[in-house]
Amino acid sequence: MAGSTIETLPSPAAEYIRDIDRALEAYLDDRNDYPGQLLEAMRYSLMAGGKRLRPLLVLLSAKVCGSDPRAAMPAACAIEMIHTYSLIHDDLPAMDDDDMRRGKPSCHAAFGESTAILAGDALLTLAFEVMAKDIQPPATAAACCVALASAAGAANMVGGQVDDLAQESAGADADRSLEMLESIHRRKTGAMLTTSLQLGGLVAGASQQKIEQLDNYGRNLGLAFQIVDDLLDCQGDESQLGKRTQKDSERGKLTFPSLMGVEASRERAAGLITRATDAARSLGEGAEPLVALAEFVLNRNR
Ligand code: GRG
Repeated sequence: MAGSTIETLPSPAAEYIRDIDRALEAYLDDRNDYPGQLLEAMRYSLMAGGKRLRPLLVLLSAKVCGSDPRAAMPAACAIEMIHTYSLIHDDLPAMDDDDMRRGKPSCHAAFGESTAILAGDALLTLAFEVMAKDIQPPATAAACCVALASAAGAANMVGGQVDDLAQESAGADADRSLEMLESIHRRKTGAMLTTSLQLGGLVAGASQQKIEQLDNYGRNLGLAFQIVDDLLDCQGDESQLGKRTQKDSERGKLTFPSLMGVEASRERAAGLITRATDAARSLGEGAEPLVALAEFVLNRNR
């Protein structure tokens, strides 16, 4: 299934993605209290055509745990807002310095650096407002805020980004071990994917056993996602990806293909996806969309 796209995932994924897009739009509608330029930059990046992988995981996880997925929509929107903020900041000259994202000029290229920084800050803050206000009951809202703060904060996404940048600037002194690479990715990208599943489980009031099965699925999926991301950077098509390729090798970054070669990376990703699909099937009835999503992650071209 070479080059599969998220739009071709079986029902209910495509319907959920349309619902997520509508809900994200609604959170930015009629915000006359936001400065116009800031609102425009937030909307520009949030609605730029991301795959919506993380919010989709939130809704699918809520559904497989027996909840109406609509109850999890605020959590789904919140994690996409935080993901979008991380991409805006990651593209800045002080970080990865990328002028293309999601097939368009990146936020700072379109709006200037200060507006891009502030649009990222505003999306991060809005995410917590949305969850605290719109998830019921309040104890579940609080649990979701704690989980998402942990995934996005210094112990995970921000910390992983710090160590990734530190490795890049260490040059010859960098720790180029597989352990370091996996530790960076587990925190930088993996935690946001496992937490997407956890948020769905929290909203659904899932059992500890279900949460652990979802976590097992998410850990395998998250690492495979990153390996595929590295492979796309060295072998992908810029026009399909909507961003520049070959950036990792130009910057001498530690990646799975640079450490273990392209073929072994591909095999590792496929093995992880098999584990993820086994974990999804252990969830029982209704897990097929999670299986299909894992297969999409392995075969994606953007
Ligand atoms: C700046 C605090 C801060 C963190 C940045 C997640 C991250 C940390 C940087 C993203 C850089 C990057 C390209 C990581 C590789 C994996 C990844 C997160 C890719 C982008 O996610 P997709 O493929 O993107 O889900 P779309 O655009 O589809 O949402």
